[in-house]
Amino acid sequence: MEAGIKIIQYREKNLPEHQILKTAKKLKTLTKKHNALLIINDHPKIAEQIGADGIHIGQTDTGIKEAKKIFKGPIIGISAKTINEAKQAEADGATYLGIGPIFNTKTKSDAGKGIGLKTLKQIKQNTTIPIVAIGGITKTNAKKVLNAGADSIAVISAIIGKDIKKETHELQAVIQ
Ligand code: 3NM
Repeated sequence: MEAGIKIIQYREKNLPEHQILKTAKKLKTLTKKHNALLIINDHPKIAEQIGADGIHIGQTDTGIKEAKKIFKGPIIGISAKTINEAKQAEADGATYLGIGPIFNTKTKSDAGKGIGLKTLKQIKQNTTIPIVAIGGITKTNAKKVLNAGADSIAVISAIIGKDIKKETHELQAVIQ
């Protein structure tokens, strides 16, 4: 966040809920301090409890309609990788689409093959809500992803495990 990141998604698939809650609370304090948004992956109850700005759910998690009964905050994102999934998510009331993986990625082992820029473009043409593109995005390809229709990008390995500030600034310089 010191590097200017505006949205943080907390995505934890393995820890017990009480530990996720603990970390989520800390992240809420931090994001508030830095004027960033906090999105919680998969746990609408925890998101509601800590007053997160949003939740993100996948195609196989609790459906968006169920999640909306629990989480009352403003942002609800859903993952999609096809035009049909994206259209359905929009119809169900998602406020943004997480589209990916755009390129092959080693970070998420079950992400599948990259859908490519052409599919991203087609999804953009068939939907109206903002698209956050994810998966294999780096400073080398980020501009192309935005040009293909993404409204923003989400990254992990492009900045994590490196000099986060430096890498983030370089990424920002390419996409501005
Ligand atoms: N979700 P990196 S791809 C967390 O396709 C995640 O929904 C994806 O990591 C999806 O920036 C992905 O290192 C991993 O490729 C993104």
